[in-house]
Amino acid sequence: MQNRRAHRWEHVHSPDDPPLAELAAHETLVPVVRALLGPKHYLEKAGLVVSHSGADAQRWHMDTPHLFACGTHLPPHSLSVFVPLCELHPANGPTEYQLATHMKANLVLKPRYALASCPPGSLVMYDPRIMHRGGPNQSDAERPLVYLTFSRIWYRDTLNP
Ligand SMILES: O=C(O)CCC(=O)C(=O)O
Repeated sequence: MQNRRAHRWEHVHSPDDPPLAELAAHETLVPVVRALLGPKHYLEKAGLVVSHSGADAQRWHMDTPHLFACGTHLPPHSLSVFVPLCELHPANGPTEYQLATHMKANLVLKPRYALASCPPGSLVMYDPRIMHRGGPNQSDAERPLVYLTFSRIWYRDTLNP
């Protein structure tokens, strides 16, 4: 387990663990991952993020950085997927996104925010370069999310566990 500040824990699993590997092969997910990352990709990381009652909002962050210091917008090298195991509603701190900030040019614009409020079992997919954060959990219950990170076959994330 990796501590993500007070009351927020990441449970790191092997991507080969059967329930997670099965989820990654779900018929809804497979064509989307293929369309975004091409045929040569793999499930790089899998696990859970559990935000417990009282967790503060995370700091805004990207999961992985832009690969090159160039002005050109490059296609995604990875894709992050969250599957909430409970309803995400404003009181338990759904993940919050700054729309379109996966493109460097948009980082200087006035942010537009979106909250991933959704029912359990939803698929929330995002480019890991987008600015996002887990919201504060002001409810009495824990808020577990399964995460899956798919990457192009040549990419390794060496910054995260
Ligand atoms: O808890 C969340 O909603 C987001 C978690 C996250 O972005 C992270 O742990 O890097």
